[in-house]
Parts: sequence; structure tokens; C-alpha cells
Amino acid sequence: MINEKRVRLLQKGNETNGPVIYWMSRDQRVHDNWALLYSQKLALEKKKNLGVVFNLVPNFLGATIRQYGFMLKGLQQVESELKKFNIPFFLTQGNPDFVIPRVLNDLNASILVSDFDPLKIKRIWKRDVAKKINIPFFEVDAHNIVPCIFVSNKVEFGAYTIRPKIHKALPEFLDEFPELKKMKSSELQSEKINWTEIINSLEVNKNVKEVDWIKPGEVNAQISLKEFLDNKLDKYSEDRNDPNKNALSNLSPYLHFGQISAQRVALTVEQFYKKNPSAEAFLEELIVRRELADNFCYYNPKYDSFEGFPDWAKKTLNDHRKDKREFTYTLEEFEQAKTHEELWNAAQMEMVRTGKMHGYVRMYWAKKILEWSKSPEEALRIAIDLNDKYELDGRDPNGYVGCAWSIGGVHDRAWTERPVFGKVRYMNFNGAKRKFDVQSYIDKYIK
Ligand code: FAD
Ligand code: FO1
Repeated sequence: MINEKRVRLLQKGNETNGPVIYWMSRDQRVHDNWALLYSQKLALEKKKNLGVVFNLVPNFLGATIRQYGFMLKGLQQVESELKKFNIPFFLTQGNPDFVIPRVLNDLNASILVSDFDPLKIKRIWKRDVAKKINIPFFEVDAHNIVPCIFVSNKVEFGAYTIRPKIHKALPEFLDEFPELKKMKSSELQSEKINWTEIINSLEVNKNVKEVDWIKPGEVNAQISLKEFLDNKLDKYSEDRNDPNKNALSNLSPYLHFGQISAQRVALTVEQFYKKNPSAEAFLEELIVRRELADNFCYYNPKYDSFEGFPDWAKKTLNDHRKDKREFTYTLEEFEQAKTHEELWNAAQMEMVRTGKMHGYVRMYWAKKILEWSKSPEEALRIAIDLNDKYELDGRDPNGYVGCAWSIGGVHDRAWTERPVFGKVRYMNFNGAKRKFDVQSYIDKYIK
């Protein structure tokens, strides 16, 4: 059963007798995918074929071979898993507003289904595609447990305002997924995809190397989930702010690329780990914090700029715009970890080397960029640029909110006023020292 509140008709149209097409983008997985399940429901009801299209764009918000490699290896597994269900997978390349209408036309598609994504770039893609097609165009929120547009119709002030709305809706939306059914084999076939050729032909930055500590794809995501829940959930509450402890789930790259469903993670915790002392703390991050980020990006189009900060933060940062900066660094100096503070340099090196900076350190890392940049605008741009260039989980609503929380007080409150930060929450080396053994963290990343 699919809750219709997860589905939105973006544009009416006239069906053909061709296949239902799911334009996969944010949720790159076969199982536990509401957009794919809804596409199959339509196809079975209307006795039509079903196909999946993924359109590869030549560049995406500063992504490098590190992220494209992870994503494409995951998509390769999507293709072979779909084959077991007789669902052809079409990989197209180019600008979606040109390529998607063309492939829909080539396939004589009857209905188009897409997955929800609050990022501006995705909303522009869909708007442009909608202008050029006249078949029904649906959007399904396959990323959030409580659909983003259902849980609230406005920008929420913070976790404390969205949490009750989410918790009230969870009994209805934290429901079990139906199984994907096998389709009858049909004349709808996709041609063989030469994945090596596709990866080699990418014109993205190839100096940010792929990482090998995490294996991409839907199956590896499930293995990581089980490993975390069995071996690390117990200590999550107490250890999650200590970057020297391997206490986090490391699910964010899988969640970012949609290789695992947050709803599946939450269902697993509810079913098998309910009694765990850390279950609540983990679900708070996974459900409330994550859905709060989608809410911010969807209802605040300026989610990646100073304009998007709350009024109190804009005012206080403006009041302190002229404060003397003890140190200022350029993007390059930050990027090469050339600041005066070893802890910050170590955090930068963790991100550059592993593609995943520890969550606690990320807050300190971004706040120091505010302190050591010429302006809050420049600080936000540098934080986003570096985060999106090196992080596997970058280019994500969580990242824009993470940077805006750190630099512009988004979803936070005013604190004691001080130079440069004004009333934006301050964090520093001494604060970190109280939380964990900073020297061993530094030694680990600063040879
Ligand atoms: P865990 O603690 O195991 O959390 C599990 C899941 O809960 C995460 O994968 C994520 O989906 C969610 N979650 C946890 N913390 C947060 C949070 N603060 N906000 C929203 N969701 C959260 N997260 C990204 O996914 N992509 C980013 O680009 C990103 N950039 C950030 C930048 C800054 C400056 C800050 C302060 C935070 C950023 N975060 C980002 C949020 C958070 O740090 C990461 O989600 C988390 O560290 C991912 O590691 P994990 O999955 O092992 O975390
Ligand atoms: N989505 C696409 O539909 N096509 C792409 O080629 C594509 C590339 C890409 C590269 C890096 C990255 O982090 C994300 C990328 N995405 C792409 C989007 C991704 O699927 C997510 O939807 C968003 O980044 C999260 O909202």
C-alpha cells in the first residue's frame, strides 16, 4: 500500500499506450523506493510496461570523481538488480531539459514519475522538463519518512517546532514497504551500458581521489547498517561527539545518494533495536534533523546564501561586519589546511583524505571559517565549496543547513555576543578539548 500523501501530480497530461517511466535521481535504489513502487503500481494497474531512466549530468554542484565514482558504481548495481525484475534501466547523458523529453518521446512514455528533491537545481530541471512534455508528471517523496510537503507548509524555526509535527505523523508514515514485483518480460529493452567508458569520459575534477574505506551501493549500505546497529548503536549517544571513536553510522554517503532508505533504517531500529539506549538519539538525527534540512531547503530558496539566515543572525553579523579579524585566510589556504590552528587543519585533512569529516568537528570547522574569513558571505561560500568538493555526502540539503547553522544561526538561537560572531553560537579549540582528546585527532591527520 502506498500512502497517496507521498505523491504529488506536478502536471496533468494525456497518457499514451507506452510504458510508465521512473526518472530516478535522488533515490538511487531498487528496494524501499516509494517512487519506483508508485511507478510499478501505475504500470500494473494500467497494464503498461515499466522502465527506469537515470540522466547523468556532466557536472553537479562541484562534484568530483570521488562522488561520481561512488554514485556510478551504485547505479551499476541498480541496473543489474532491476534486471532481475524485468525492469529496464536507461542511462542518458546531458542536460535533463533536453535529454529527458527526448528519451520519453523515443520510448513513447505514457506517464513520468520523479523523486522529490528540495534543491533548486532539481526543481529547475523538473520545471523545464514539464514545459516540454504533455504526459502526466508525478513526483513522489521517496527520501523522507514523513513527506516534506506534508509535514509542514512553511520554514520551520528549528528542530523544536518540526519535531512534534513529525512525531505526530510517524505512526501513519513509518509503515512497511510493499515488495517490488517482477514484471513480465517485454519488448521494452535498454541497450548494454558501458560503465567503464562512462566513468572514463566524465569531465569532472579527477584530483579528488575516490575513497576505499566505504563500498558503494544498496547491498553494501545494508551491510553497513547492520554493522552499525549490532556493534555501534549502544555507544552512539555517549561517543558520537568524539571523532577519535568510530561511533557514527557512516550512513550519510548512502543516504545522500539514496542507496539506502532512511525509512528502512528507522523501521529496522524500531523493529529490532527499540530498547537500545541510543535508539532515540540516533532517530532524532536520522529523522528530525534530516527532515528539518529538507524543510529548510524546500521553503527557503536562499538556503545557500547569507540572505537565507534568520533576521536576528543577519542583524548581529552585520553589526560585527567591521570587527577586526585576528586571522584571515583565502579559499586556497583553507583548502590546503594552512591555518594557524592544528585542530582545524586536521579536520580539513580528514575531509580531504577520507571524504567524511566527523559530525562534531564539522561544526567547529565551519565556525572557524566564519571567524577567519573577511565576511560571512565569503565564509559561507568557502564552507559550501569545500564541503561539496571533498565530502561524499556533500551537495545535500543537510550540508547547506549544516553550513548555514554553523555560520548563520539557522535553526539555532542567539548566544552571548562576541566579536565577529555577534550572537551566533561560538565554538573553539578549548570547547573541543573538553569534548575529546584533540591531540590524538591532530596526530592522526597532521603527520
Ligand atoms: P550519524 O550521526 O550516524 O547520523 C545518521 C544520519 O542522521 C546522517 O547520515 C544524517 O542523514 C542524519 N544526521 C545526522 N546529523 C545531522 C545533522 N546535523 N543534520 C542533518 N542530518 C543529520 N550531512 C550530510 O548528509 N551532508 C553534508 O554535506 C553535511 N554537511 C555538513 C556541514 C556542516 C558544517 C555541519 C555542521 C553538518 C553537516 N552535515 C552534513 C550533517 C552531519 O554532520 C552529517 O549528516 C553526519 O555527520 C553524517 O555522518 P553519519 O551518517 O555517520 O552521522
Ligand atoms: N542526480 C542526477 O539526477 N544526475 C546526476 O548526474 C547526478 C550527479 C550527482 C553527482 C554528485 C552528487 O552528490 C549528486 C548527484 N546527483 C545527480 C544528485 C543526487 O542524486 C541527489 O539527488 C542530490 O545531490 C541530493 O539532493
